[in-house]
Amino acid sequence: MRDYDVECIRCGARYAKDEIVYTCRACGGLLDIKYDYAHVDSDKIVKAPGEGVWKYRALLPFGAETVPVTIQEGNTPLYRCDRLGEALGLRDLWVKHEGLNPSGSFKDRGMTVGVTKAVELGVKGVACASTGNTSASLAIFAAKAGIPCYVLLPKGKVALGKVAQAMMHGAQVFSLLGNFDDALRVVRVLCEEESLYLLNSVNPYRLEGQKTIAFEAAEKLGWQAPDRLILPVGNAGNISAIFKGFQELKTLGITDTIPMMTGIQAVGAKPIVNAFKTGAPEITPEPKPETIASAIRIGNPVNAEKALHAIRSTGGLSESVTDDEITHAQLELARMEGIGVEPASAASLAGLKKLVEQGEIQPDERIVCITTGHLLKDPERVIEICEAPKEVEADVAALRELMK
Ligand code: AN7
Repeated sequence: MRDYDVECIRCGARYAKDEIVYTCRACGGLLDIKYDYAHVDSDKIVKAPGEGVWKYRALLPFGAETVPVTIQEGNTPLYRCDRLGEALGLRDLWVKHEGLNPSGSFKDRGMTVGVTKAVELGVKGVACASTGNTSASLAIFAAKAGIPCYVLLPKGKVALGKVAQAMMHGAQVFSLLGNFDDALRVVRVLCEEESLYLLNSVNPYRLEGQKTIAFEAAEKLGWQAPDRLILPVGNAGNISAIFKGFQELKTLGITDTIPMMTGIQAVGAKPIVNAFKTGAPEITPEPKPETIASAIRIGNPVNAEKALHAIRSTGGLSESVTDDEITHAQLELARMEGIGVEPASAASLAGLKKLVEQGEIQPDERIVCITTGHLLKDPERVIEICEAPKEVEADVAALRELMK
């Protein structure tokens, strides 16, 4: 088995690999998986064969004997976006479209690792709270592994496509009378009491899978880190995971730099932005988070401590955007680059635009923007804002009359 430690980021307390624990029992701190980097061969990353998350298993917490629960997640495209870049006044803009994972979001990277760990632990079931994508992905991997899956969704606040996935793949779906933060609070207690394995991003194994976004982005850029990495932030797991991935590449001498980590939230749900801007050491939770980008409608991000460290230690930024700005960015991405994303994903582009206008981002920076989920997950708003299909007789003249 690969050597690693499960360690508290605050007090350094360590936990055994077969212990089910999500936050430090001594101080409540978040946990992290730590490897003995002196014994990781960088060639096993740089020259690894294959593609996707498991290509990087030299930096995953499993030995060679582990058979992963996989649906071929990862290996998403990194698009160079010159049209959009030009419109924004940027010379080197790239978009990594995580919506092209098998379930339609980046969550698959975390779930392949998390559910593989669940199988290794021999748990009787897996569970999560979710704004949608986590539940869809967990349902799929649990189905693949053949283990029971329980998901708690905030009632009326989850996009239809995501609920359909969770239901279709056989999860027991609960519509919770409360918001995401309420659902996470409840499921955390449930998992303790019922010995179910919690697969929200407070689980450090999830983040191990998600850090491979950094590996793939660097690899496609010729093993170089971009100057800036920009992404939407909800529960703040992904920004923490990607930061960790870049840190590891630097530790191993594969890359020289770490990108300025830049996290975007919606104005109605921006506790990380607030803490960043005021310099507060901790976030103040938002009791009533609200945004059209339901995926990031989260008021009390569980990974805030890791995320603030990622942003602050890299000279990064954090900004918030309105629902209208999100929708506009979603349209631009769709129509200028052919990239279809859900609203939360477009927040990253909207934030980028705002930060360029504010002069916070320089035109010649190499920027990788992560679009986290697919357009088809959440098309409701699209149908509202786009021109409706025009009804037409089955007749060429009638059709020509209506064409612009
Ligand atoms: C498309 O599914 O939290 O900051 O329960 O679905 O790592 O939480 C989704 C989050 C961004 C934010 N974009 O990522 C859930 C959930 C999309 C998302 C985020 C989510 P984190």
